[in-house]
Amino acid sequence: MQTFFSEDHRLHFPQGELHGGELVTPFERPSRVEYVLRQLKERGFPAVTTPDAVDLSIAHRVHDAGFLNFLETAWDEWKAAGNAGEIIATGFAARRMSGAFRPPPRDIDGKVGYYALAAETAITGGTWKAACSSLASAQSAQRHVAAKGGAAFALCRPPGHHAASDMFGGYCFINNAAVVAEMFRLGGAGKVAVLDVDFHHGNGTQEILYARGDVLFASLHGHPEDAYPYFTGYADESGEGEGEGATANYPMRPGTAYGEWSQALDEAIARIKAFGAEALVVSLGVDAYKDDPISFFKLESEDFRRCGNRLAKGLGLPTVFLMEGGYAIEAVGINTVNVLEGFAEG
Ligand code: SP5
Ligand code: ZN
Repeated sequence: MQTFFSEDHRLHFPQGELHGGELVTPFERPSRVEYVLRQLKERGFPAVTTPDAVDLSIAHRVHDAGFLNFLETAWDEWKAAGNAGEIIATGFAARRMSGAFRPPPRDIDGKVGYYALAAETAITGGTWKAACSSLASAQSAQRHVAAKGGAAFALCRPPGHHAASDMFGGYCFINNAAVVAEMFRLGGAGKVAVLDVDFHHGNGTQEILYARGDVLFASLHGHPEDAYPYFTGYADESGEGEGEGATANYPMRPGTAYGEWSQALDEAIARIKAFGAEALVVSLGVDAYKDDPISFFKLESEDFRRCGNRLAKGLGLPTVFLMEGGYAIEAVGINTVNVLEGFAEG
């Protein structure tokens, strides 16, 4: 299986994440990918391919233009306003403040709050370029699969599944999964499925696809009563309009191990089959792992191999794997490549 990867991910490395009231080194850090690269190499996967240039026209089909412009220009505006540190949102459009109905403020602090969904994710001078390089890897993986069939892996960093049409957060800026699904549709696939196995609910992907009947979104995640991003991912969120029935959420409680998790996986696979998807996008976070520092599922490393195997055996679709979360950094490589190997063996 081919891997697409850009060294430009390094341009995004905030020094601080607001966690437990402290600024700590972000969980989502550049060294995560080193562990994945090492495992790919040790297990004989082909050398990684540097992606082609990003095609932002597709990003504009799933994101708001003002939002993308904000991501591109925020750092310069922030510095010009005299700020010394990294960009961290502080003033949000909270409940009863008509957030959705007011325009983005002119002031940079206001803009940051307007476009942010959480405060843990800082923007730095290199963030936009890194997010574009992450998308470029996703896009090259999609083109590879569209041309040759089979599967490909995009080692994306920063991740994408929390990024909504006009919000960043949860370490995400551009929604790679939504863009790749859109590319499959533009390439002629009648129906596409996005399966999100990251521990966290893929709120951004869900929001972007919610009213669409041509792309199924299925997500396995920590229950929103217990886990970030808290306000989406309930089982009764099933889509709207033409998209009614094309969203499937499987929230699970603290301590969930592979037995229960894999039942949800099987249900999601059955839904994708019944839907008639012709291509599959996997939001591949490995933070369902038992030792993940910010998550609460109990998957073992070998369970990730089983997961990949089930996806291949149960669906056998042209598949693009996109790296999302996973923060037990020494295990991130093992678990991620276990999914890919399990898929290849399936
Ligand atoms: C892509 C991805 O996995 N993003 C995750 C973003 C999580 N951000 C904030 C997490 C706050 C977690 N609080 C955990 C408390 C553990 N005791
Ligand atoms: Zn996650």
